[in-house]
Amino acid sequence: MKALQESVLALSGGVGGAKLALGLADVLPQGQLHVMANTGDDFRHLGLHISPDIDTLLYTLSGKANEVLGWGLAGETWSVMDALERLRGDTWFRLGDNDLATHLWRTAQIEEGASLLQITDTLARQLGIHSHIHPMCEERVSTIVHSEGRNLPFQHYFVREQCKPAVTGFSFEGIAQASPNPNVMALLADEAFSAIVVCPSNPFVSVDPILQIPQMWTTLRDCAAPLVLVSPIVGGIALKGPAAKMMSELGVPVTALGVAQHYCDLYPDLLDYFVIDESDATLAPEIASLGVEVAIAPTIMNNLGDKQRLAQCVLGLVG
Ligand code: FO1
Repeated sequence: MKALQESVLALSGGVGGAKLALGLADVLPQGQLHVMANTGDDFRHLGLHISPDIDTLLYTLSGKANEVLGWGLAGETWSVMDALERLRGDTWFRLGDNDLATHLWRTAQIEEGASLLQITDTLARQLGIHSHIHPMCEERVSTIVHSEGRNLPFQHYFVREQCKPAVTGFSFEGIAQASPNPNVMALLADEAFSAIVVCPSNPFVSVDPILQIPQMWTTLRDCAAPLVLVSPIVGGIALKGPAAKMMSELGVPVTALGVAQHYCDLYPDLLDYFVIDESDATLAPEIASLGVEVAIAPTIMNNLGDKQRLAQCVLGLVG
């Protein structure tokens, strides 16, 4: 494939997003991939600032991710968690011994006044990553899951209660005071990107927190680079995580069409291309009637080849 002269911006959260981000990093020339990461999952725990979606990207793009767990580091040990358990401490959120170094280092940097943008860039360099990883914003934004009269901090919903509560909605605390990552905004203003790729992440808790930062989605809509979104729902299921369960609880059809409808309703004219799996090809005409170009590709990523192939398909759409 001819090398794209400019760079590509990907939006990513969770495991599904990181898989395509890795595929994009592999097929693009070094340093031409920029990934804007959701930070709505971030939270303070045991006195540490934890940024799960940034760390999933850091570990995935450096080849160190724990592919069994879908988070944290491969080959991890759990001595600190075991010792904390003996102290009757909070161990519901599993922090491996090596992963803890990331949280200790990040928290110390924050206490010394470093920004999340700087910290993330330093971590990427220290891990030998050539792609650029950008937190969606500097400000604290916290995803809250609304369920049966309760407002659950995201990690309490996702980990402590194992996504069991039925969701009625979401809110993003602090988002009104947030501004899009200025480094990404500057690159968008310079028309530095040849494509914008929304990875197959959870629409509600991985992509919406990014797009709903004031000025974010309209800036993405108005820039020249076409935007390609890959459906996280394939054949009526979410390949990883609670997206399908959330959709059914919210009364959204658990289909690629339901996903397309979500984005077209909330962000009119944002999508240029919508990529669906071959198994959902019959939905193409209905999705096209929403005003987006539909592309059909193998979107299930089980190995590195799948990730690279999907990345090639996505970038092929924008030439
Ligand atoms: N997810 C879990 O289901 N259980 C855990 O114990 C857990 C620990 C954890 C530690 C560090 C980290 O960066 C992520 C961790 N995750 C865990 C995943 C985390 O909940 C993410 O928010 C999800 O991957 C969704 O993006």
